[in-house]
Amino acid sequence: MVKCVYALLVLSVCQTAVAQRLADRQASTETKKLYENLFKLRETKILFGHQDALAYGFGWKYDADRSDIKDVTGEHPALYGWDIAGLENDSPVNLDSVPFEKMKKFIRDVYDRGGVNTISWHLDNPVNGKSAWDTIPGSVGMILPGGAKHQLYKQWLDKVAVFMKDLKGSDGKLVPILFRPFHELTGSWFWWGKRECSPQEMKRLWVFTFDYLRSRHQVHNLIYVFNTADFSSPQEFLERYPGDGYADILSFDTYQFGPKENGATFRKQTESKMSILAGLAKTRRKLIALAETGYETIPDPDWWTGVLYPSISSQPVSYVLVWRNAGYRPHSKDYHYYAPYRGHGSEPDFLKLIKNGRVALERETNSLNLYK
Ligand code: BMA
Repeated sequence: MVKCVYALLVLSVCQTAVAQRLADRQASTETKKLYENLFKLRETKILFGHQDALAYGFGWKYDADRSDIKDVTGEHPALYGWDIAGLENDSPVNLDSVPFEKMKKFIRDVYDRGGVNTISWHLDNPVNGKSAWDTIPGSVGMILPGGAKHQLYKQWLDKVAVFMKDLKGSDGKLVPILFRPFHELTGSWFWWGKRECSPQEMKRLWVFTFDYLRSRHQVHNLIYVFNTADFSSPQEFLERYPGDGYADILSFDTYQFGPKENGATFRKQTESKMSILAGLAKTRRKLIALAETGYETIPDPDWWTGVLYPSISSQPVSYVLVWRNAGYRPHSKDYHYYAPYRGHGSEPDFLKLIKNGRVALERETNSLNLYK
């Protein structure tokens, strides 16, 4: 009996250890700590994130220490999304015109304040230099080892490695990054989408990328976020999954479109995907997240507590990120934003959301000491 209890104890200690193990076994101490802490908090806290939060917002650009979330709530978000598309071509700015030098400063500031950074990469199609949305089939095959564009892809990764290793906080430590390459990979709008390559090719590309950054370049500040678009079963979610040794967080992206009455369907579908993820994450000891979401211009004043929160709250979701607040876009004559700004109709409901105790903004992440 005593032996049995002892064995159970060892087993549960081992499971905890496994739970906190990153795909990159040599990850920096702060990166490991962030993952461990997110694990501990997964039932109680959802970090709220916003893309490009510090760079610009509705009607402003590069105002010091400003974010639309701070205008509304008095504090910055807990999590910040950045995109490094453009880096591969040595462009000084990313695809949405954010200068990389400013981006690096924001990332370091966020870390210094105890917040969390996540990075996606809408990289151009290496085969023809066109955008990420250029869906000529066969591109993935051509950048794999042996492919005609493999060398070029490696050169692009060299630049990513340099960028990641240059992210250091004022304590001199590398800033941990939730890295989300090849996002929405079950969609068919990027050149790495599901119609554009086979599951095998996608897995090989992921594993190559992971190994190249980790082993060739010794990049050890990345937590790997596997991210899909639509899926309706665990099998479909996992069809292109590279394996537990190569990913740390399971996530998907989903948006609400159309009239606010569509909220009920959005909620049902998102809840169902979240529950699939939660099931997979439990046995695989991974974290789950809603890596990108939103309802453009938020025409439903109660969307935050009426739709978004109930869509995710039954599962241990680590974070949710809403897409960027580009504001008015003269070229397409439309409004493009996903977070409330001061005076927006959904402001009161957003304030209600963040008062519920589970959705965290920066003040909380700051006191949670996620890197210690
Ligand atoms: C899309 C839009 C585009 C943007 C792209 C990459 O959803 O926001 O304007 O260029 O994401 O950030």
